[in-house]
Amino acid sequence: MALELPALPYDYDALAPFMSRETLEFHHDKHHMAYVTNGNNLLKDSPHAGKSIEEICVAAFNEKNAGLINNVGQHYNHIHFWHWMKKGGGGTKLPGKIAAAIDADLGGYDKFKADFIAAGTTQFGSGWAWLAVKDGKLAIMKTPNGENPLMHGAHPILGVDVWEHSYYIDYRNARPKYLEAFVDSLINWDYVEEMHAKAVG
Ligand code: MN3
Repeated sequence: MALELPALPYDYDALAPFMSRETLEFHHDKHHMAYVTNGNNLLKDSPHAGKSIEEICVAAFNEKNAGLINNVGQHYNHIHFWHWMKKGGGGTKLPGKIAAAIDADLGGYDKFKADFIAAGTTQFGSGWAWLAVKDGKLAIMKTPNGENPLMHGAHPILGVDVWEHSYYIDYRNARPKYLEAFVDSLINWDYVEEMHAKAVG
């Protein structure tokens, strides 16, 4: 089954002024599309072609297949990234179960916010910062390039793209400002709650 570029779940103007139409046009239409095209080329004649995208992520990492790790990994990461944001998102009103888990496992919302932003700020070069479920508990993680928590024995439930293509048009080099805006004004906590429920079974 070929990889396919999903449509954005909102209009290109929906996330402005925190993420502009121009950023979404380049990021979704060009960058995400390239991962889909490259991923499909790499999967041609691959024994992994019929597997789920989650299974391919794990297999690629175990085999140290850099091409698949980065292109199929990035396809997985971006499919969810578009849903991890929404118009009018962010802020401190979280759904009950994820709020309780953040309190229990991460020391509360303020500490979550500081640690999540710190993970994104300190990821050297390109990569992602994550909120993930590992061994039944929430954990903050960061990964380089196209890697994701699936490749490290965890289930991602929120991720923020810290590749420059995600913020350079709107924030130039100010990655911490972008991360602050993502947490305060963009996170779609309902989608995080949904992924959390699936991850903890
Ligand atoms: Mn990206």
